[in-house]
Amino acid sequence: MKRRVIISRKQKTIILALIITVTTSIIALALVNNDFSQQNPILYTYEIIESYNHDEMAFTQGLEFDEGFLFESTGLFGESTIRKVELKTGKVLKSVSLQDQYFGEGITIINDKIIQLTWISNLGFIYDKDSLELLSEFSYPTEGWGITNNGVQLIMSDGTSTLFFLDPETFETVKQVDVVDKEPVINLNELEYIQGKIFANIFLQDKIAIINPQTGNVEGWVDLTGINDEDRQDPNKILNGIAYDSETNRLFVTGKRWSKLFQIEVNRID
Ligand SMILES: [Ca+2]
Repeated sequence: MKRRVIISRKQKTIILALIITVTTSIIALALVNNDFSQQNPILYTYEIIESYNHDEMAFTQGLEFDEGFLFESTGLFGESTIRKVELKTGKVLKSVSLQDQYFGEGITIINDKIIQLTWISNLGFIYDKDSLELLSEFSYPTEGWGITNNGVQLIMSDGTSTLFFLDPETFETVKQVDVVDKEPVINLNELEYIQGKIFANIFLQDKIAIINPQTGNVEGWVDLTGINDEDRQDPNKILNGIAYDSETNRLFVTGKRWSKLFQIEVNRID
């Protein structure tokens, strides 16, 4: 005699819920495995918290905040410098000129030393942070654009979509990631490492990419349109320079030949 299996309405509901849960999980897993997992980047706008004077002759290529002072690298052949700047006044406290054949680019400070890149000379300089005395040099095979560090490694851009992670003692490349927002994001320029993410100026754009250092995925975009309208007539006067004071959580931005440097807050656009 056959026994009929009788399923109650409640049991049917439970089975249906189980089927839906399992199906959803399988779809989610498939999406992850197919690398569709990248979320759309979060969009941010900005609010100016404070404005400071900035040397409008400074062709800013690198910017960093360290122990109460700004450190800045400026570019162009025959005009490149490394300098220490007072935040409140914009006054240049110390400045050392590069030889005329070098075009200064990004800087970062690690172990009380300033690391400075040059654009197309495949040569970087190492300075004492306090005296700005040149201590030594190092070489690298790519162009030099921006540089920052995560406390352990240097992170460098070369104008492509690739970020290079370098050992700060040997300057060997230990890792590289390609920066992507659905397609490669090229022209990565001045960099800043902020709370586990890499902030990157994009050459010729009023936008900063927020990059996951592990995956290279752009997780956010900060739209800085209009922050410096007074200088927008000159294509050389572009946004370039991000610095972060980790002690007070202050974010600073400026640009090439800008007369102002801004402390900003970024706010999510909902
Ligand atoms: Ca920077």
